Amino acid sequence: MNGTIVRASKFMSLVLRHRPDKIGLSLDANGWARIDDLIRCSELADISLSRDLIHEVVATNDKKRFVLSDDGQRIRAAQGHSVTVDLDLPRQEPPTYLFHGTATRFVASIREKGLLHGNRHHVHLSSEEETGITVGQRHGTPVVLVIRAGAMWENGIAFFRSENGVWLTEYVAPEYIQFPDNNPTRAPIRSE
Ligand code: HQG
Repeated sequence: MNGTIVRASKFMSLVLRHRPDKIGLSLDANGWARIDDLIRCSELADISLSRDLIHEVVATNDKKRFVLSDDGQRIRAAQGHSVTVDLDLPRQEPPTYLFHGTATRFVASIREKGLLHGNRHHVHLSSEEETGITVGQRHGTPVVLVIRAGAMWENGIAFFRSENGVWLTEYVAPEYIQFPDNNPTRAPIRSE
């Protein structure tokens, strides 16, 4: 990805997930912005986004962070919001095990309190262990926790899957988390 696309992608993440108000953009209840509005509001903030550039960001984004509406007129972030939006995702049964990448410095607190969603709407989980390592590295020395997602689901806890394949749930209690010390051999099974 070239620099223009990366910069546009970071800017779009900021305004479509966290700070639409920064450029006077309105998101609807489900997190959609009109592409025309995004271009116009960005221009006012001296950021140059064209329809072609937006399409290129959507198409080339490594994590498919953005989704276009069926009619091609609107765009939203697939996940990761801190602003209040209802992504209106259906509940979906997760695989038996999912992964959460974090940093070693957070482990003691997670053991005690479980996984909290913080500013975002959900705790983010992945079906791939490698993704957990990349996500954890953003915060420090990475550690991948194994989440007993199947057991949570059986106990009535809701799971959602974002349009770009990230698993979302509101909270993960400590009893559903396998930490490296008591699970040195990583996830025993991956049922998908
Ligand atoms: C940690 C990226 C202490 C949690 C990624 C994480 C992801 C606790 C950090 C998406 C805790 C929050 C989300 C507790 C949780 N005590 N620390 N009780 N509970 N934490 O960035 O999951 O590139 O909000 O482990 O790929 O790192 O933006 O969440 O380390 O999908 O598209 O608190 O962001 O996607 O950090 O990342 P974040 P995350 P994008």
